[in-house]
Amino acid sequence: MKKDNLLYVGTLASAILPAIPVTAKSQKRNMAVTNRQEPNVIIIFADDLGYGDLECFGATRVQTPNVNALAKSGIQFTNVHAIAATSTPSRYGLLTGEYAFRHPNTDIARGNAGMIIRPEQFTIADAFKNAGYATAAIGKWHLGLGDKDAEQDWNAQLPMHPGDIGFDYHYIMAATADRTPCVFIEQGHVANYDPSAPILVSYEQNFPNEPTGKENPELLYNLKASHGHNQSIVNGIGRIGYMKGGGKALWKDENIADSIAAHAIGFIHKHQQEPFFMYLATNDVHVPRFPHERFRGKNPMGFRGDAIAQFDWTVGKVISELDRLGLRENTLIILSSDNGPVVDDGYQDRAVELLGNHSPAGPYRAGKYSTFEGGTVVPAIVSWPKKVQAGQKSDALVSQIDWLASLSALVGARIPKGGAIDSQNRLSTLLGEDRQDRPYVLEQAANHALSVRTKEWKYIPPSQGPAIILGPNMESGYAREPQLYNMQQPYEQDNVALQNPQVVFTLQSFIEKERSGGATYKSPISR
Ligand code: NG6
Ligand code: CA
Repeated sequence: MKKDNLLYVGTLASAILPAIPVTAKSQKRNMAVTNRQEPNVIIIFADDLGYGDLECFGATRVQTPNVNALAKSGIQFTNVHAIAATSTPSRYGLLTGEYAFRHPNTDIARGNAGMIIRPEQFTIADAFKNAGYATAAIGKWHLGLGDKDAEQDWNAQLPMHPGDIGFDYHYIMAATADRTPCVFIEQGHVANYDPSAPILVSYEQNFPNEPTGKENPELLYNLKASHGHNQSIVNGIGRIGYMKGGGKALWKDENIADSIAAHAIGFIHKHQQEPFFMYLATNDVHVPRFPHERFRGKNPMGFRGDAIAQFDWTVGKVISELDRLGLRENTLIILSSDNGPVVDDGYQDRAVELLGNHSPAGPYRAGKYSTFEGGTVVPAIVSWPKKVQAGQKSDALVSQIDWLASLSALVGARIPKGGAIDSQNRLSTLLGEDRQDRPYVLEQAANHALSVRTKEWKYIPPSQGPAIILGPNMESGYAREPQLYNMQQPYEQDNVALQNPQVVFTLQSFIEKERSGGATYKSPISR
């Protein structure tokens, strides 16, 4: 893969991002961008951001002015579903247009998982690349790196990375901020690599004489764990997984949002003259929540609220750069989240104590991991000033699984036979030209239970597991009996399975067919 250094950005982002000079000449040149047909496309994909976490979706204890303005400039969607209630399967589905249950090893990935999406698979990045776009993945990855599990040499160029599945440029965290290795990967190798501190990673055992959260809690000066997160310590925070070394390449959690924003802006600047696609996956608001001091301690909800404010800041940074370069008009921005919200996800950040009347999942039940709607209902906004009418709301039932085929249609990319088999072109709904519901959406919970949601019904098949997921203290929705809810009530309260055996039977058979046979795209229940 060709090296694509963003020299003008620098590898260490500062609180104030470097201003990249913009001349009248380049602004004029960019008029050509406004006049061309195909838009730039940016998917801003938040982590664990709930339906109720944004001001424009009803939050009152946190201010999100940039996201609010984005919503006003386009369409606010109120019934969009992530593909799964956790990150890896959700992102797998978004990027490949194939449900994670069709592919092995798509559970929450370790930081040393091998690359889950294989080079021969068709991805959303391939679609854009084939259409002549410059493509980038920036931020959280969590889909594995290298050709094999646990055998990466983090001190050398990785043999397999997002460059092999259609992304020209990447600047990513291998997994999550709470998993080792705690370094950014840029173009297949550790960014800011420090040869004096070779990197070793293991999810099996610690390295001799390396402290852990379990044995050396006194070293946890930034955040202590509430559950798990007691293996290697990096930046005074316990992680999942062990690592040694890293030196100057190790991230500081308080700078992650700045680094991600700086590289996103750098990519936009570099490709301002050609169509570009950017998958911008923020670390916010995933744990460990340890935002920059510009945000830390400012919100009454504590670090979780601060992380939401920091997410909003990232959105603002990207938009103002587009504005500055004269690119905003013809840039399609899709903002959403990978799964529902969680309050205590393993660190003592006081998120539970300070929550007050804030409802992270809005009117929906439960959140991340769960089979209930809170697991997968996510906020979503689409804005494209040149084409999409401002000030719209859409309650159309939407699944993120369709974004690949819809965006491929937008840019005229052909999906090869056998690619993106679960993704349907629903571009007109995405652009607010209609309010057509998807006939159904499938929702995968952490225990692999696969629920089906239509506009009217939500069916949760029987599954194994505890009713409450300890740690996050989350209602799992797992139950040994079938559950059927009438979705006129957003909060799944009254199980009406017994009163509607025919509906239960139909939806149960429907799920089995989808699992084994492939997508039907037909309404499971004829009215
Ligand atoms: C869980 C982690 C949680 C989070 C999650 C993945 C513990 C106790 N909990 O196993 O903190 O990392 O995995 O989140 O380790 S996701 O949004 O990336 O799917
Ligand atoms: Ca997530």
